[in-house]
Amino acid sequence: MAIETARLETLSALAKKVLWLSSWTIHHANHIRPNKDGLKVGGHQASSASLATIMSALYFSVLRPEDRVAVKPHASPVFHAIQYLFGRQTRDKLENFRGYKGAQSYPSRTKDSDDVDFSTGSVGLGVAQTLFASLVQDYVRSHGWMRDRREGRMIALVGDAEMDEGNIFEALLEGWKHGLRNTWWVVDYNRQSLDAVVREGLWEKFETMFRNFGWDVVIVKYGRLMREAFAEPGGEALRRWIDNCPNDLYAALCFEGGAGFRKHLENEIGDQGNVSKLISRRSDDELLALMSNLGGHDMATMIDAFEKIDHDRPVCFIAYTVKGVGLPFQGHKDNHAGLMTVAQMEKWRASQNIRPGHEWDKFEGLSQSAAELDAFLALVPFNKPDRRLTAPVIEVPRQLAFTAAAQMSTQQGFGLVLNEIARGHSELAARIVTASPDVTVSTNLGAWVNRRGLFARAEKADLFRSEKIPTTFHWDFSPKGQHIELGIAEMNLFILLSALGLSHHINGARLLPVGTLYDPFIERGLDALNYACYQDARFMVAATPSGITLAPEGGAHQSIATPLIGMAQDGLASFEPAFVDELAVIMRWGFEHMQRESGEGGSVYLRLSTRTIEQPQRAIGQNLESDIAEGAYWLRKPGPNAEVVVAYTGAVAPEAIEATGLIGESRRDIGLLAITSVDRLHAGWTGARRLRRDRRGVQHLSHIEKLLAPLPRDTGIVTVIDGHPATLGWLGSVRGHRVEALGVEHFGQTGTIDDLYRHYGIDANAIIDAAESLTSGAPVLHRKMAV
Ligand SMILES: Cc1ncc(C[n+]2csc(CCOP(=O)(O)OP(=O)(O)O)c2C)c(N)n1
Ligand SMILES: [Mg+2]
Repeated sequence: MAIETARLETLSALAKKVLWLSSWTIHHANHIRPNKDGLKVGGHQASSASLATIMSALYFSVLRPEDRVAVKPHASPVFHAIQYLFGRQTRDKLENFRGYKGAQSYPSRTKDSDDVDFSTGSVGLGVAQTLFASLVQDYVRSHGWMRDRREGRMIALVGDAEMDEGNIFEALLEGWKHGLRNTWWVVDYNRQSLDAVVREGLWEKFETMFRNFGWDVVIVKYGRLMREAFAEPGGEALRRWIDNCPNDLYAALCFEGGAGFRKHLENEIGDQGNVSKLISRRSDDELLALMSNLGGHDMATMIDAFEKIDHDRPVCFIAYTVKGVGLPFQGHKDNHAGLMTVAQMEKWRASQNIRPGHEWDKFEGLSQSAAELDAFLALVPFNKPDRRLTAPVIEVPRQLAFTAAAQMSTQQGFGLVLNEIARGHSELAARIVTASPDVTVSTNLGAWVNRRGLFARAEKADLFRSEKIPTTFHWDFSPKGQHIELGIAEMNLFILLSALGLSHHINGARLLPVGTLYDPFIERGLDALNYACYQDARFMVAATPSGITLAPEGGAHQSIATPLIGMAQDGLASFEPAFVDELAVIMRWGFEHMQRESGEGGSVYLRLSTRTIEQPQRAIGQNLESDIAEGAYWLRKPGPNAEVVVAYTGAVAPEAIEATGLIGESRRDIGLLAITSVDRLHAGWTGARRLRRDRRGVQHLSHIEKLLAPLPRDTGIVTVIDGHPATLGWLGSVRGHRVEALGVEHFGQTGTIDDLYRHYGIDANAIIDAAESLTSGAPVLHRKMAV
């Protein structure tokens, strides 16, 4: 049904205003309140202009409050302008665009104060996030947690060059497997990337690909002016010319203007009578308006395209646009970082009827009255407070149990803890949702999945089971299942964890996501992990096996850098326990940490191992429990005259214990420090120093400072980790102790654990050698004998 004229005029006026405000925001940051360094605040003007109409159509008319949107990073000024018109963004923050505490260059859930649903910036990730957010919505609905909430559509505004990002295709395949619904991707088909003009015929590739995955594809190519011109005598020839015009020529002519178009049109089709008349009837300005009236710049056409969708299948809209439309550099291939000059802006300002000094006035230069526009904006369905939802905290039992054995690995322990949770009927058990990229069984999630089942919208029994063929793992799918099985794409795992881990805000239903993967493949999904943390999604990731300790698994799978990633990743608390009782404490702490308020809580990374080691027989009291969560405790407390301390983390515990025993025979007061989280230790240390600097007189000591405080100055510390030695090397800076940091700097060698620990120098003898080099006494008498 065609949209009413008055409504259309209002929407078009708002789109015009959005284009103005977004360009002015960037102009202001460059020319009116430039930063002190004299640096240009990169371009967004062209990239934003592309989407001003499409986003205005969506935000002012099509979207419903339950919809969620990922906005193309460079359309951030358009987004902020729309929020400003809604009254949800301040002038001050717009004036301070890209400045300290100003509106963000790329929409940010955590740093912007207006209503950002998903943070974007690293192209491709926001797009896939909408797909997984939709799967999560289905999960929440199937588990009966939507209550009376309406289903939202998950919408991404996508740059055409953004579509080059591989993670989008990985997500597409996963979406198809899970029967994706309620997802719209709107491709801003301006045929320009950052550097240049994109390849010809890209839309055809997009079209076949999306249809192939079961999506509806809507191509929005021509605006109304164009369609009207096509209906005139000679119009067909014009349409053919437009369809055949190469992308780079079209872009160049949009830049050159009406005269340029006229020259080409006349040379190429102008001798055909009617079409000549069609062209010559129009002034240069009118001709340019016609030729740049692509579908994506035509309000009525866009509204119509969106409103026609009457199903919940995923839809890809390919909307033709001109990058920088309406601005002096429209279509120019160098326009990505292009900025209007002061003189150009001045001219444009006058043409928009905006008086000097009234640039920020919301309705300046529009023909509608302010009262009318205010009333319109107040009734816009999407313009609702409290779109960001909340959900109560899920209680975590005082202790997480597991069936203990004398010898175990942390990976095994992880499976046992989850199995125990799965057996019970706690709210915690109901809210955990696991996911793994085809390593469910090999990361010990099997027992959990056997008890809790796999998630799918439709029931599907394990055929092996129904055929009564003996099998260890039950692979039954149902809408109540609690494991989401993914294909082997680690980016998908982290984007799914991000979507699950935002469910309390997006769906008002809290989920406690737990993902598993092999530790080295953290690096494969790192950008997605980083973005998940950046937008404050909450999840637990168990990465196993790790390090060179996975010895027989093969050299190619060994990870060295992940402990440093765990330390450096903002929003992620990383742990590398040696024993299963520590792991149970950490997981319990983790489920609480995942639910703490913004700024306090975060996600959790467990670096685990398949190495079976002897477990301590002990009861963990409250002090030890708190030390484990803080990051370290004395496994053997050093005496007052300690000569040497061995500090270890993770699977090398047996070597550290053995070496400590051997060194103890010829050195005094030796200590053994068990480190469960070097990340939390380091963060605590830097935090305490900052606090003491900022608030003079405060005596607060961090956990590691307290642990090392009793050591004499000349005690030597040997650190050992199956990972990069720099991870623990900083311990010497805490109180000025000398350190020998042992760890792994190369990888790829295969062999037994003993072979590899010896080869890389993290075995008991290497620890003894290091201790000897730090102390002055006689040589340590005993060495570990070769086996
Ligand atoms: C992962 C990643 N790589 C590179 C960039 C830098 N970058 C920002 S936008 C862009 C391409 C812009 O082209 P397109 O997606 O077509 O958007 P347009 O500007 O045409 O609207 C690039 C390469 C980025 N933001 N993220
Ligand atoms: Mg583009």
